[in-house]
Amino acid sequence: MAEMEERSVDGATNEMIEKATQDGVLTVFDRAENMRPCPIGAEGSCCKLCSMGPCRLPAPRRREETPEEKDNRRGVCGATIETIAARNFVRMVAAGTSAHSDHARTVVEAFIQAAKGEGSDFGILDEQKLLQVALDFGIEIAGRTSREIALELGEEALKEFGKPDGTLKFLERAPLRRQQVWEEQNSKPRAIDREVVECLHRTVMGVDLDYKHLFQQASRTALADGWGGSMLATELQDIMLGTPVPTTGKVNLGVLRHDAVNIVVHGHEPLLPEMLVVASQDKELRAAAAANGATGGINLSGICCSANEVLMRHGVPLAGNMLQQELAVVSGAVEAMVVDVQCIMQSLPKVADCYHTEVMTVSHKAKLPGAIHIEMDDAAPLAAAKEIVRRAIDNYPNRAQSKVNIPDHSVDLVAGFSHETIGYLLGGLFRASYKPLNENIINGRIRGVAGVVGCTNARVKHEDIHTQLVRELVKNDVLVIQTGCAAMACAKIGLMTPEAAHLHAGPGLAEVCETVGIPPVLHMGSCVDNSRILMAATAMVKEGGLGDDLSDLPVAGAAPEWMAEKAIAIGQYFVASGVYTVFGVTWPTVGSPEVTDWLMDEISESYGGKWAFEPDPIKMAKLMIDHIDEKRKALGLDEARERVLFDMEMRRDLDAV
Ligand code: NFS
Repeated sequence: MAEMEERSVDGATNEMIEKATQDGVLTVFDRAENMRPCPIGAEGSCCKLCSMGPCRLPAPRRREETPEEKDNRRGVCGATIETIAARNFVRMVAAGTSAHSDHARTVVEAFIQAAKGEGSDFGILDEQKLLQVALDFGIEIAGRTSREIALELGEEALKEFGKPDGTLKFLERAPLRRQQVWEEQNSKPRAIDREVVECLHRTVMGVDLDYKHLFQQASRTALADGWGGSMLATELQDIMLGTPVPTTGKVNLGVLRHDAVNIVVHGHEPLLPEMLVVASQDKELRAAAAANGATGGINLSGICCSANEVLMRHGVPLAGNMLQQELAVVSGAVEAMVVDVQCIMQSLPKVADCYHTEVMTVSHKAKLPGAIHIEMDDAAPLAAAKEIVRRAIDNYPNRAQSKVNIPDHSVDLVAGFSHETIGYLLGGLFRASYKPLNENIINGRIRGVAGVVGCTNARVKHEDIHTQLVRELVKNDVLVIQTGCAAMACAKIGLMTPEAAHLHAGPGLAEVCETVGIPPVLHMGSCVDNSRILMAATAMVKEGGLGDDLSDLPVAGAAPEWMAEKAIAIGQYFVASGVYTVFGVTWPTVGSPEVTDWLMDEISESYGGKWAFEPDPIKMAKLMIDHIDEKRKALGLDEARERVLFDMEMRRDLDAV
């Protein structure tokens, strides 16, 4: 048990790992223990791009490499270690970008159907945002119906993936200075698909052999994710499904219920989850559940970003993050585990074999041997959703009570902080504004803002780095915004309730949070919603007083327990947008000290942002806070922070907020 407890800081996770062991089920935690990572691959020194290899070029351990040795560290084709490390990295960016952007394409196609109104389960829910986004696309809105505008917007959005000329429309949302930087670096993305394809082309054997030039394409591609695919996904989802507003919810495996049919939705695209919300409230289906003995009805909860999406819009509880997907099944209380795309473990059906859970796939893009495939129509997933709920109800009597153990852990949280909502909360409904945020940064109550995002990773103690890092940041008056699996980690320790302000935040941050009534850690949604962070940062620049570029802001980003290629794409678009970005666990280019040094230092000469790597959470917090302080100093705000935080005039000002 002592050893078990070390796998996670979360009690529910530890309890379910122990239960899995007792039930004879292997999980990701066992596999991580049994499978040592390949040290050569981990440092980016393995090239398998042609059949003269794979070439393994490990750096010498425990001593400096001589220049001659370094020059001789080459693949059979002559590629240097710099080229190999860079190519591996660039391909991660391409893969990550393709995931977010292919998600976006599905959303855009569903959006077009919704605009046409034919055979779609969706409509236009946020008309105000429709008009805003249409204006950003240069679409005429005067004298036209919402559907007409939406249809043109959908068609224009679809062109962003493959248009033959021009650059992405949303780039123009960025501060002007940032747009100039991209222009100077020749890194403005053209069509999204084109950038991914060019990444793949430039990294095949014998094409782009200059690592700095390769990283120019990595930046361009990553920007096509952040300011392209991810932003399109977020914005069109908001228009179609509603822009999130603050909502309460619960997190952790304790949200599963003994008396209800438990359906867990896992994956990323919000289309099916939305319709599962509808289907689980269907009168007939509820009656069927009751008739099958489920007195508590139908209980929908989620894992990963699917969960974040329906939490943000409907308050659907979060069962857990990526590393908890198998553990939800291990509870023995899940009738249906429904998955679409991304972050899905192939072991789920094998784990489910030990219980009554049915694993169901729904996307035409993703099948899973051992799972039942119920293919959904992306534009009209209600029929599939109803079939899924019906099957889950039928499965309820198969639940073996002797195998059920729902951990008694769930914690309240507030989510739903879209960047618009932050403006409303701070500035008021009719004068939404980032001015109060900027003013509180300028007067020093808030030291700066940190985005802490990304995965959980079985190579480190589950959620330990996230929670230590974020605690340290808020204690030092840094407002934290979160997405993805990171958000769930911190919600579980109570950081996403308004009360967390006086319990965990430094005096300045606590004062602001208590005045406005917000937690010191804000849940901004799923991983594609990292684009909300770009928009929030842009709103801060445009509000004034904090410089004229994203790279001037006292902000920093981190993915402390990252594991997915998607995280690398996200990190690269933040760096290329001017943000200092720290990753933990492992760094994928350590095999080439030259490339690593360049990414962590010199790249900032081009973009104003750079990478850092630090596995220790307290040191990571220090790096981020030091960076924030440096930016404050450059803005002339270091003295403001030294000023008395609680003088009466400032208090009155704050009360007036
Ligand atoms: Ni993001 Fe969302 Fe989680 Fe990592 Fe996977 S769920 S897209 S990739 S593991 S944060």
